[in-house]
Amino acid sequence: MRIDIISVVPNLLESPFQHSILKRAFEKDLLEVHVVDLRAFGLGRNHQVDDYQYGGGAGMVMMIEPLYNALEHLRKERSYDEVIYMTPDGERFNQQIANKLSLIENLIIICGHYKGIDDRIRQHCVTMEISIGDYVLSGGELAAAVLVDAVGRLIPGVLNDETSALLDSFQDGLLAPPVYTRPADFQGWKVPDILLSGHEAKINQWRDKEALKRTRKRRPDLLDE
Ligand code: 6GU
Repeated sequence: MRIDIISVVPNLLESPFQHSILKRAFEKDLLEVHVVDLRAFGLGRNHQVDDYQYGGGAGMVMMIEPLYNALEHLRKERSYDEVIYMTPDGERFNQQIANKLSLIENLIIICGHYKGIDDRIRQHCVTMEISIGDYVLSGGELAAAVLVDAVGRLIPGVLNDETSALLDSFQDGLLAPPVYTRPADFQGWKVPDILLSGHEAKINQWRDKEALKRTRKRRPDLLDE
């Protein structure tokens, strides 16, 4: 999978993908992330990328030409399956969307700033609009990093048996059950006996029950769906 991220602050996206599971995705050639500096497509001597909004009002709007030219620059090289605009008024991101996106070949992500982007880009070029939750970030970059992380680890071949996504929270519509490691007794705080029993079927039964219990307590909304 190839992901191109269009941003006015490319520096923000330098380090998040250089660790852990995503690093492995890069090393296995399963994922490439390229950050496109929108400024390089800015207008005039100052490489302008934003302007006052028509109709008046506070706050700048990201101009259409730099964004369009950046998109064309990318689309000239290859075709893209989706052009995603990260925006707080987009569709709320979740594991199901991550699963779907993980099967895609080429993806463009546009990070907004200021008051957002000229709406004509949304109408004519963007194919999906995604929000990562009901709060406002100062730009789309951190949201894009969240999306790339969630999607990247799901790309077939990135995770191995040990890190398998099958038992992640949300993957089966439930939260994950509690986990423990050594020691079995820390100052009297004990690991549940069943996990030490070696009885696989019973352990799985216990995990299912705990996942359900945890979901009912913390996220009953997931059980309604
Ligand atoms: Cl995708 N962008 C911004 N700026 N704020 C957000 C968001 C995205 N998702 C939640 N808040």
